[in-house]
Amino acid sequence: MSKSGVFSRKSRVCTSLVAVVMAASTFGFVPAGSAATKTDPVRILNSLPVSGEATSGYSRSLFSHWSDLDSDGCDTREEVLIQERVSGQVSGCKVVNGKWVSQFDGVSTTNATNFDIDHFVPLKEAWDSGAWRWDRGTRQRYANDLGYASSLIAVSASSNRSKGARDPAQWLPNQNRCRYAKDWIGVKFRWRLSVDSREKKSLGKILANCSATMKIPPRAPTKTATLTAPSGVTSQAGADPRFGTCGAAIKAGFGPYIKGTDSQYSWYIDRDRDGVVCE
Ligand SMILES: [Ca+2]
Ligand SMILES: [Ca+2]
Repeated sequence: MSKSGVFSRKSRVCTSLVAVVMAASTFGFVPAGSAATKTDPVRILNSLPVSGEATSGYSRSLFSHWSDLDSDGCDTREEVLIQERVSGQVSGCKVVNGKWVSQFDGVSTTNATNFDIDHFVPLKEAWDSGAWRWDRGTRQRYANDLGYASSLIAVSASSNRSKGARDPAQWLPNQNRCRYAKDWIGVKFRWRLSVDSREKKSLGKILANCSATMKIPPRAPTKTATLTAPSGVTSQAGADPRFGTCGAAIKAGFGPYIKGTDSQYSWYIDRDRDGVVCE
């Protein structure tokens, strides 16, 4: 780091501290236990970068699935069916006498082959809204994400096919729309994906009529492989370019940053030591 870099970092740290105090009092972020875990979903929505989306480059084969990333012998589809069952016993990687209910349309089945495993934020939507910059390993982890319950769900094949690759400005389920909107922004937040302006508007409209609380999703580590944006991308946002203050970062739509998961956490001062900065 250059001398001037050290100097300007110092001044940023000082102002960041002030901003954290201001942000904490402005938004009344309440820490639960050692770390704040809940927030207003509108804050999560507003933290997502807004950008036009990629219009080229996507191919399903770029997202390897269903894999067995934890090497327990069961692939991701089998693991989701195990997690999502409402009844049934697990035998090896299979569910015996299982039953599943599709959150999109309420359809239930006792035959798992009737259900699809839905990438909640579809692979193409993920690509278009930021996954284009990821390396192969990150894309594979995204396509097989078992680290956040909303990332992959078992739903009726017909509802999954009706949804296709569409976002909430283009498709919504007939029921559970609050849950849908929260899960959608949860996955986008977890993976640092952007929203386009129509999508954001649609989500804001739904969330205005929902309970104003949701768990802050755990961030997934992402690795960038390219910065050459495909056509259609209008903003390179997605990673905090390091603001002088938390206030500036929040204003630009970034944060909150969580200790242990966001590298940006170390850039700012966690004065109240709740494990979250720029909240
Ligand atoms: Ca596995
Ligand atoms: Ca979109």
